[in-house]
Amino acid sequence: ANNSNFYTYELLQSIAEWLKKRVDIRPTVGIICGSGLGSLADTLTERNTFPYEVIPHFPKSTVHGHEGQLVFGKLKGVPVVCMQGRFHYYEGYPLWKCSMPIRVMKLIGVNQLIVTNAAGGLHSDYQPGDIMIMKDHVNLMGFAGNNPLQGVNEERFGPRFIAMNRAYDKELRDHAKKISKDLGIESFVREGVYAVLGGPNFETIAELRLLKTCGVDAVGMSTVHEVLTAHHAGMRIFAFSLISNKCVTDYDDDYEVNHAEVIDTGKMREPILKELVTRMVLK
Ligand code: R1P
Repeated sequence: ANNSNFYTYELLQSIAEWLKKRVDIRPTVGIICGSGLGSLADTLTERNTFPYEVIPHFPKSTVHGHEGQLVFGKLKGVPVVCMQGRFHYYEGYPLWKCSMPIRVMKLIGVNQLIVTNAAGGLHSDYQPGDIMIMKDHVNLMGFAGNNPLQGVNEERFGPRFIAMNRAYDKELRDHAKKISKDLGIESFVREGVYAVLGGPNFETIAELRLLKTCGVDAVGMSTVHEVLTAHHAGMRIFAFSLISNKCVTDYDDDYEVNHAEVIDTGKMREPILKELVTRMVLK
């Protein structure tokens, strides 16, 4: 059964009101921190932090490298709200539950979302530490009929059917490329297509070979449900993957990808990612 209507518009509104009563600032920009990228939220000043377990009706974060709190604050003077830790399907939550914070953000006044994730690099040129601006995605879970927008449509957020060709805002992508040039990091900034799998296991060699043939550049287990929910609600979206490891597509390669490496790559790129996100927010 689909229980997406558990989070009625009114219930989500009551959560947004609960938060608004406790915070003075009214952010229009939301940021989601991927695995190992939680420290993006540490840059904020005038912070107001809410562990997910204290917010009414919020799911709990269960993955290492995901703090599990909502952080309000200012980034160089601009009010923002950060999800320091996100929800993944493999944690046992349905997708509509994983992406409910996006609707809460929308009701708080957020109209622009910056989504980050750690992903495996499938494109042969990609190296760990590369930043891939997302220009599109392949929603493998959606192929199989799993989508956060399932259930009775809530028109107050958006229409039943949504076009996806402009989901990853071109102007924001171009701006990110310009920032990369200014920062002198364009040699490791890419633009590509992300595919989402349900996880929690990393992909098999056969799965990766299949995806590579289909034009996929990076793979992960998040982001797409958030982008769908945000795009449905009319938010402008900028998303990027930090390439945390190379995908193994060769049966003679004994290297095994692991979550610790994923988190370490995030730490290594911390300063530059903070700078990129800050400049995107200041736009
Ligand atoms: C695997 O190491 C984890 O890192 C990525 C994958 O999706 C998976 O959860 O996390 P984020 O997508 O949350 O950055």
